[in-house]
Amino acid sequence: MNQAARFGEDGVLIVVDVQNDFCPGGALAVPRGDEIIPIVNSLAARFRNVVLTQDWHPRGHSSFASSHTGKKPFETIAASYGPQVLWPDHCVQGTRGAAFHQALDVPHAALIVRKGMHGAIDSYSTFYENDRKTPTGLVGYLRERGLSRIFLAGLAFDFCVRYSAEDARSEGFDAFVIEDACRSIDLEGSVAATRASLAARGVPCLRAQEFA
Ligand code: VGL
Ligand code: ZN
Repeated sequence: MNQAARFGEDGVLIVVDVQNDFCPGGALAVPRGDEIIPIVNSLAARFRNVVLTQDWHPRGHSSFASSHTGKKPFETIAASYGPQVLWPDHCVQGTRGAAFHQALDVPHAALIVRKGMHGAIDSYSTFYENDRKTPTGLVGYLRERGLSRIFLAGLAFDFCVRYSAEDARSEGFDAFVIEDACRSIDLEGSVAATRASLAARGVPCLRAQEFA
């Protein structure tokens, strides 16, 4: 059976962080991030169940380089919970940069999960924050809705999509990444590390055309 035929009542598309700040012109622009939007729109139309995620930081968030004297964006620091890359200020709650890109067109999305809202903890995964134990509540939502096959698309492949897929597997869900519906930041080998990690955890990378 074709992998793409595997979604249905128990399949859910999770659209990760298609926000202005991650698109060209944004504060933490993912190269060519906006190219995925038409792909995501047509993919989403094929899913009955869609969840959107939104990076949603308070001002002065601990993942911002500007919150650490003498630190620059893309340096790594030791946070209490482990290594943490420092980012330019991005996706500040209620700002235009944090809004979904205006071309994103997924009116039937049932849930928006906001993450990175705790000042002292960053969150790449849409399930658990970077301390690996603070939950967003998404596991409970998916279980209660009977959604067990998780398809991921969005920004960025090598951060939020990667960690969301990994946590989905740890929670016992089936997980699939639709790779051409993602774009990467690509920081110090992060794309290669993501591919290896997804393969090791049994997360197939699919192409959007498999869903046509
Ligand atoms: C993300 C870095 C910082 C992402 C979010 O959505 O991949 N990356 N915040
Ligand atoms: Zn962020």
